[in-house]
Amino acid sequence: MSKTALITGITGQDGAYLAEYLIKKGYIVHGIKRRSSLFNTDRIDHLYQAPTVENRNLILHYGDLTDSMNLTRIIGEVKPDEIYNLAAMSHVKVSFDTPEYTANADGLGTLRILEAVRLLELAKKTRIYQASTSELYGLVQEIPQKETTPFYPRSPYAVAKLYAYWITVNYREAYGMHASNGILFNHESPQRGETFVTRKVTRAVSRIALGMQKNIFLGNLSSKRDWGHAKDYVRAMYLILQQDQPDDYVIATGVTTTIRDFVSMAFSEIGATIEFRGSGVDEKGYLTGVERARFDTMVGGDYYEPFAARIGEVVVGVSKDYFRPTEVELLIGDSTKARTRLNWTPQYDLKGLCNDMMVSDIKLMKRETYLKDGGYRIMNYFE
Ligand code: NAP
Ligand code: G4F
Repeated sequence: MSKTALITGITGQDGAYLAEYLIKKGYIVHGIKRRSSLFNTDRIDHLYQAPTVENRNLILHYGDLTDSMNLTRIIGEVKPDEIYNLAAMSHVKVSFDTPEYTANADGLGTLRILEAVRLLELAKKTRIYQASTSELYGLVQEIPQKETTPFYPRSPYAVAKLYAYWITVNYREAYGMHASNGILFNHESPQRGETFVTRKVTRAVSRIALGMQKNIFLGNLSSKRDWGHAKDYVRAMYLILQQDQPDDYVIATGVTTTIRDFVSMAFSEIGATIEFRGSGVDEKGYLTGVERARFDTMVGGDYYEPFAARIGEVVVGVSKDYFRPTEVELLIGDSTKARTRLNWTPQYDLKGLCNDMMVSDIKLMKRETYLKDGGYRIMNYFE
């Protein structure tokens, strides 16, 4: 008998990778997606099966974490063996602009799922994974951060996720539910949302290499993140729900890197070197050189001359618009518990991750045509 999983947030980065992973394992996957005025299923289009297909292994339901009745109905109909609650307003900076909505979706949304499982008397059948986050550590109280490190959230997003973390623990203890938190450190991929810093950088560096954009503006270049690959991290989610006992696990690489160094890594993928000068909002990144062979391999010989002509120019700037009211300066995780108990080890290091993202974005950006009025549009995207 195939197992049945319900994924909230299936249209997001992690939801898409997890759906693919579970389908390959023989699961029947149900996903909750929000209604949108445009298609928002790009990341799962390769998995999509129309309702007319018999014996589908991917079934989508319209729903929203802010709608209890909808969630209760879907969970009651699907009766899943496993729920992966990945849906969230997941952008830390945006959470300062939409704090109430973030609390509702990210905090109360988790409660709605737990309570639906309890009221539907599925507590003994359905295992629940809650997408907790290293943002809980915020103003870090210990380096590196592990399961026992005290939390100190620094954004409306992190405070909402703090509620979600503890309500998951509480339902586990109060009702004996198999409910677990994965405390995942930042994880990225070619499918990462375009406004998170790594993807913003790999897209921009690709566009700069292709002559489609002059420079990129970022915020705090000095904060440090422990970045892994989303493909490795969805494997950890699955492993957490296969354990006999529910528990909470840190998932991290144990390596931390500044935003500034990630920018340099992305440029080095195309053979370019960058030198940062100045400080604070006056800091700038200058293009100082480019290795032709590497550039030609990664980007293409046709683009070399115009790019090399820019040596000495500014390609990275800083704008106060991208700073947060309160910042999380340093994240570095200790995932010993997951490595020993789940036998989880990441396959990608940061260089491999950065390469994967750059190769993908160069290919994607080559499909875009620059319009002289300053905008761009996607051409022949589906060709
Ligand atoms: P993501 O790409 O932003 O995806 C978020 C998903 O949630 C999307 O499918 C989104 O739908 C959906 N969603 C947002 N609000 C919703 C609502 N009210 N009702 C139903 N669905 C809603 O995020 P991700 O990177 O895959 O992260 C997955 C989860 O892990 C999130 O909970 C995030 O907070 C958490 N997390 C992420 C990281 C990381 O580094 N990626 C680390 C730790 C924890 P649309 O497509 O319609 O927007
Ligand atoms: O890429 P970010 O926006 O990710 P952040 O804030 O760490 O949050 C992500 O990881 C969390 C796990 O720790 C998840 F829970 C959360 O859902 C999300 O996936 O920013 C990373 C760092 C920050 O310090 C930010 O200030 O990059 C800095 N940064 C500098 N310039 C920037 C920029 N971030 C963004 N998004 N855009 C910039 O221009």
